[in-house]
Amino acid sequence: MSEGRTRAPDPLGRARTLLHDAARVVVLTGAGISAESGVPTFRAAGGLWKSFQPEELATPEAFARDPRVVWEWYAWRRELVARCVPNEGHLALARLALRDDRDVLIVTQNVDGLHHRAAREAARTADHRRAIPLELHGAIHRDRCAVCGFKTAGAAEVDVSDASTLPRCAACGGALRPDVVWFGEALDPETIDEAFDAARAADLCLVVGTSALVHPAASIPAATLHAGGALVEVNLEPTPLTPLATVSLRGAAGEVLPALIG
Ligand code: BV8
Ligand code: ZN
Repeated sequence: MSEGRTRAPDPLGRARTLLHDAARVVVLTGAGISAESGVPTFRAAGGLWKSFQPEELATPEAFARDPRVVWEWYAWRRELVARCVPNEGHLALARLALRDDRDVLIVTQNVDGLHHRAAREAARTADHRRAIPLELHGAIHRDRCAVCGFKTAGAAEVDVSDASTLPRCAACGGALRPDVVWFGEALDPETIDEAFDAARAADLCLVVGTSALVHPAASIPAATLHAGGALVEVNLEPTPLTPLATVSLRGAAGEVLPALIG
């Protein structure tokens, strides 16, 4: 008589067990977690880079060469992001971070601010700070002076009709730019150190919606693996992290994360 063979738990079941057993969790998100909110991703079909090249727009050289074109792209993206709302994937991650049964750090490559909005929405009247992410690449709705570094709290009205109408710094009159990290620019050292320290100390790194092509962000999950932790990936398609993942869940963040987190 064949033993009652216990079936290997399905990937979602295995991922739920890994999450349940983890005392310290680092979450790394990319553009894919905002896709269901209507924010275009970078490299997927119809993504932002399809109609533009990163070198043309998301570099200090592009800004020095033609700040008007760079501002035109960011002003368009700001408008678009302002009309988007956090989706069930953002909210599930915020719920996970707000629970007090484990340490959770959300680290995002995204500049759209949707994790912040999800933190406030999920926390309601409670303290939402535990669900505020580390923003590795800055924030699209903040400006920074390209000359003196002065940062604005919000986004200036941007008149892209002429180079002379672009926003200027109130402190020194220098050119304002979006407060994001462009290609070839260093990430904030404290931010990236905090992310890697947390990844090395984590029992689990949960990676959601990133093509894992942009460094140093894409190296964060490996820090957890090298320190003996587990890696769970949530993505619509395979990525360079898939072969390294303890469990790889194929699906949309807005569906998989509520099922994984509850
Ligand atoms: C630096 C802010 C050094 C601006 C961004 C060769 C090898 C290694 C590295 C390099 C190299 N050559 C150059 C580099 C360095 C470079 C780099 O990594 N280049 C890559 C392209 C090879 N990195 C840098 O330049 C970084 N700086 O290295 O500095 C230094 C040190 C000292 C002094 C001076 C310099 C800076 C990188 C930051 C660039 N800024 N954004 C802006 O947004 O406008 S990067 C940009 O890409 C976004 O931040 C984005 O988050 C990030 C990564 O993209 P993803 O988030 O992964 O998005 P993508 O579309 O690619 O993928 C989406 C995924 O989601 C897909 O897999 C898709 O299947 C999935 N998906 C879609 N829908 C869903 C989904 N998944 C689940 N559910 C869904 N519904
Ligand atoms: Zn200034």
